[in-house]
Amino acid sequence: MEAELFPRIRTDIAPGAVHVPDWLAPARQRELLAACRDWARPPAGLRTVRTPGGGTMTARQVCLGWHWYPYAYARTVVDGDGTPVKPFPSWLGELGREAVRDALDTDASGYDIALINFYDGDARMGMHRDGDEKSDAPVVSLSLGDTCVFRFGNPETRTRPYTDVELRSGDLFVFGGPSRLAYHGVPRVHPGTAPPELGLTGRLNITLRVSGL
Ligand SMILES: O=C(O)CCC(=O)C(=O)O
Repeated sequence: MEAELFPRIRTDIAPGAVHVPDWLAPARQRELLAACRDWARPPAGLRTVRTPGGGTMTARQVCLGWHWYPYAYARTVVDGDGTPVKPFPSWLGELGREAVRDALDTDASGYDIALINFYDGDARMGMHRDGDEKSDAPVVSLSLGDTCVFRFGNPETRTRPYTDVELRSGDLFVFGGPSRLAYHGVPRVHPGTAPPELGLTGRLNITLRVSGL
């Protein structure tokens, strides 16, 4: 383990938004990575997301439970191969509940969506809000692989005030309550920083959400 001058500790980033470093043990990270590799395979596998303005998102994505496309949910990959979205496994819902309990000390249930984003070294994600769900349950975010800068802002504007948080492999970030609709994004990924024993080149982020649909 790397020696740190300042130990990484659970930190409240904003009201209802908490960063919990090293929440996933290395063995759990490996299991989650193996599952992500399965989910990324076609049909309904990893795809490039096209935005209505004609752009493309640089992080590639696969969904479970409900398929997200800009800016709604569907049961099939309407902007891809047209096949049914892969099922959302119950164990992932349990992981979501456990995460909310640990981070916010509250109960949340009904997790039925996973959005899995894969970032290579050049990928980014612009400031946005997770606003297409009909539930105010907290969003659970799990990171694997390369370290990134995660920018967590406020519900009103894409700009300051925001806090830049370093998310590393195994970190948990939960945002709910007054921060549920806060703008957030990933301005930078640091290539080559994944733990070598994980065997991942790049970064994966898994967000768990309650659709309310
Ligand atoms: O990759 C991340 O850490 C953030 C992902 C994200 O913002 C999203 O899926 O909406």
